Amino acid sequence: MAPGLWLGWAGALWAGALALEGGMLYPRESPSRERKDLSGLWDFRADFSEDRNQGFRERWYQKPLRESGPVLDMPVPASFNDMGQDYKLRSFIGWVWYERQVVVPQSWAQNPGTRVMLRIGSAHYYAIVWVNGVHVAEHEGGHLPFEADVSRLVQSNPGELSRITVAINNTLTPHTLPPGIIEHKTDSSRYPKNYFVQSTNFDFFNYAGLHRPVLLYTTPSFYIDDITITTEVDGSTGLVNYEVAVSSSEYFELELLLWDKAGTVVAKGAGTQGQLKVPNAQLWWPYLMHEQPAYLYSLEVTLTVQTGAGIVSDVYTLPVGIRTVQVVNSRFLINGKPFYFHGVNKHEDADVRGKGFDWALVMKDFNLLRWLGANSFRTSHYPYAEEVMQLCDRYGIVVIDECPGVGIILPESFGNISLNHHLEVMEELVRRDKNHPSVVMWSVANEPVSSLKSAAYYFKTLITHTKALDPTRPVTFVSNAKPELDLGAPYVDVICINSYYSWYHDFGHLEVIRLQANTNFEIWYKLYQKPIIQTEYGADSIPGFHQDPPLMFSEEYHKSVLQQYHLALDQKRKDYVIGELIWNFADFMTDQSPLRVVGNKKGIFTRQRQPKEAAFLLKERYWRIANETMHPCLAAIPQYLENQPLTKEQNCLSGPKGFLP
Ligand code: BDP
Repeated sequence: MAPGLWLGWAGALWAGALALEGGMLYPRESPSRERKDLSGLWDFRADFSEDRNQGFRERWYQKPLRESGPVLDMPVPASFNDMGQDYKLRSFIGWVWYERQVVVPQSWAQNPGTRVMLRIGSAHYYAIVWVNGVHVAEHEGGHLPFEADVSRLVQSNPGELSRITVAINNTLTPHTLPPGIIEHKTDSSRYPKNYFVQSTNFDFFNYAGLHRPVLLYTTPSFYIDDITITTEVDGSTGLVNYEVAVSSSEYFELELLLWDKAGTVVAKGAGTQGQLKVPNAQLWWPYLMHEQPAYLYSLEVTLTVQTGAGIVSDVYTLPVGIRTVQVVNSRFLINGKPFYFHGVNKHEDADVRGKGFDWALVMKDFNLLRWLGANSFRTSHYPYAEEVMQLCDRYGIVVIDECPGVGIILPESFGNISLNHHLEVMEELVRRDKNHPSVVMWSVANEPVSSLKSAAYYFKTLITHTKALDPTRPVTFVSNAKPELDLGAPYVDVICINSYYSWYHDFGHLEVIRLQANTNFEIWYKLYQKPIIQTEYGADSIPGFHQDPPLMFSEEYHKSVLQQYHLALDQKRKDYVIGELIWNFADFMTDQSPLRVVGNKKGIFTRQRQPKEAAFLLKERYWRIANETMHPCLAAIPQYLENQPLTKEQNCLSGPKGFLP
């Protein structure tokens, strides 16, 4: 089969992807739930056959993968691309196969009342999963979790090893998110037979593999399937609205207890829906906005079901932050107070592991964010690991949660097939992240060609749908279109704009930045009267390159670009500009091109997380803004390495360190 045909075959499969079903609660241990992490070495084989279809023809899932041919040891979670020394694997397109054997604990295997779930945090891009050769799940999209009930399979052979096989295809098409195309190079004088390459319109490397933890976890046979929390504030009382979905239609009872940090029950509820009232509630505040940011309660939900075989109970505990989010006129309000985003855009990206989840890297990044005085980030350009979102809740880092709608520029990517898939991805994203207090806005896309005629219907539908899924959060997409031509902008709550003055045009002319940025802000505001976030700006710098007067790619030029933008931002931020997010937190890998020197170098930190000059500039600015706009006593002292925030009194006693009025 020619590559075109195997892609066609894959396309047919993808069209049959399942619609949403059930909840996607993060697997947490509880008295009724256990989990087993399958991180470690898996057997791995890329299907290098011409049509990439050998694995399916020979049914590699039916027997141990190593019996099909040579396998590699592959770490999970990690991208496979940078793991070896083989350039063919680095740029491989098509199906790769992962497999591992797992010992299922006896107590799980022998108890038919135990429901055993297999959960994959992220498999990029399309995944098919078998357990002991039996097909259990398929999923499209690389940044969101999916799971399968494997109870019967692991319980049918108690004491035996269970074999988990995952086939993953990283091919992107005009209808995937993000989109891409396979280019077949047919000029035989220039390319070998059947030569094809994947091309995309986004600026990060299309890393692939099992990027996030793979887990087995249990619940009882009757279980809590989903919990939806929204919160309000009435004077000093916090209101926690809840809705609980359970698997059972039998007689059951639901009990809810809301615990504060001191271990006191502050509110009780019962039944599948209701409202908990928390007197003198401690609100969830962003980092640097309050002396006790990121206050989390614990909501303990207990399901009790009377069955013929006795009582079954399931317990799930969810962290809950009480806070409100509103866009009022040209302000973004958190708990009724104006919030200014001073933060970053990130990528899930690092040496060797690619997009693979790594606690050490994640913690380093959070410590850097707090050092920087950043209060927010955008999950550019796809949803990040759930563990990252949990840390945002815990540290008070505010999140603009973006779906993988990046690089949507082909006309066919605005058609119904793409739109339907995009709607479903937003459903998956909202289902996964709806309970995070740190998430304050959804971003449905980055830099689509929103001036295209079909973009109006596309974004109207997408944004309306997202608002219907979650009426409590504003919705946006990030634009680089001309304000007057942007057909999606009328539907957003906040205008988010990217620009690269004196970088992608007017090269070297730092003097035009301030004027161009100001003009752009003014045109957008005049047209829409909506608050504006500068969601991207920046410049590349090669760490250690110095030029004064500043020249492009030097650390000095990088800093100067930022300084010029800051002059414009300072003019407007008292007004309707409600935030600035630097592009980018750290250098990151991209496709190869003459524009990229081993990746994008717009990071204020290197890919190894060392600060460039620009990081110090930004740190000084962010702490200064925090001093001016946030809680004054708190902002006086950087406390980025403190686990326990200082009290207001302690902070104020030690005296303002500089910028207080
Ligand atoms: C912006 C994109 C971002 C790129 C950046 C750049 O949103 O993904 O990495 O440009 O070129 O337009 O550095």
